[in-house]
Amino acid sequence: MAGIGVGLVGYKFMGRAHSNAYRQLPRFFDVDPAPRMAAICGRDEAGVREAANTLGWESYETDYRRLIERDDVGLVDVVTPGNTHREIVLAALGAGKHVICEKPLANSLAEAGEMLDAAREAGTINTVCFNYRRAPAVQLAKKLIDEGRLGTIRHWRAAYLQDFIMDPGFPLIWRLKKELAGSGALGDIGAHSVDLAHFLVGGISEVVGMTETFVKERPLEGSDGETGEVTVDDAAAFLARFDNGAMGTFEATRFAAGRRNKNAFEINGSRGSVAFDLERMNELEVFFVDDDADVQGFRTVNVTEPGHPFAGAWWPPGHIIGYEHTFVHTMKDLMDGIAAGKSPAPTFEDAYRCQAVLDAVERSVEGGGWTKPELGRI
Ligand code: SOE
Repeated sequence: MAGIGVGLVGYKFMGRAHSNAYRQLPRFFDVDPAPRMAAICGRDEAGVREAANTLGWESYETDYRRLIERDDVGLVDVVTPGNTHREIVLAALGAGKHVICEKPLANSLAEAGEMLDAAREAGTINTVCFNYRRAPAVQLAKKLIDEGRLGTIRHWRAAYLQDFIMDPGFPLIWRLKKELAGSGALGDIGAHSVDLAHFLVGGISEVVGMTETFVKERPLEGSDGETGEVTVDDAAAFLARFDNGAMGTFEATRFAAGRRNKNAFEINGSRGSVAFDLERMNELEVFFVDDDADVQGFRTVNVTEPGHPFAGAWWPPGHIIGYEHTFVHTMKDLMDGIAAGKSPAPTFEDAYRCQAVLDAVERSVEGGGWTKPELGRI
């Protein structure tokens, strides 16, 4: 198979999700080029060798520079912790490769700006894996908004709720260290809500926010009682004013007991509302003011009918799909973008906008008051 050789840097959680997507994509969608799983890369040779065998990669590398040099790699996929995105992405773009990078693009706005400049210079295809845009129910929300069926958008309300670090005994993993992760819930899961807000409602003109770190010391991984400081937020909340006059509220927390991965939003317009919850990913709650009085009320659309984007490639209506399919859909649009010579949204520019909002929230937390995202590079 010709296709395009993929080099994946990273092999843990996102490495598995992206590997599954590349393997499934050509089995369920017509794509040209098709992804060829050329090599997976990780610093621990035993770990990455096992990953290559388990996840279906032709080979493995232990140095991303070697991976990027390979002539059989045309697309570099970066799924490493945020502090390494910049160096790997800049090297891949400099080598003329197409690039997909996990979210958020960078650990700071300055880094995101460098990566955006390099992407523009390279002229190759670039995109960031904000995968939830490609849940069919989110695509339906976008369709309803674009067709004016919700009318003028007045409210965006997002809450991305997790609870995996509530135990104070949970160790000080990389996600809890600012120098590695950049931020905590704000940049990890709040970034998804910001991207979805940009996708569905539009640009954000100013924000005011707060963050909190509930557990400030945690056991060091592999230690016997030693602890270290948590240097990122456990939770963030912020208000936003959209360019189009809509009001936004955002919440991102890793301390919502019982909420495992509840990425939810509700949009209220002058003619109706929609509500989405990733934990019920195949459904979109819809309400239309023009419905007849005797059937007024929110109703549930099961977004598995073949007419919805991506849905027809899988199973008959009602046979639901899952989290992993959003990555397959992301790679489908990436392959189509490579074929067309057009970077699929969200591009590095879209991801820069997202980073600018995250940065503005952090400056608001520091300085207090309403703060505008810095969009100088757009
Ligand atoms: C951890 O919070 C995490 O894996 C995020 O990093 C992902 O982006 C999100 O989709 C699921 O939760």
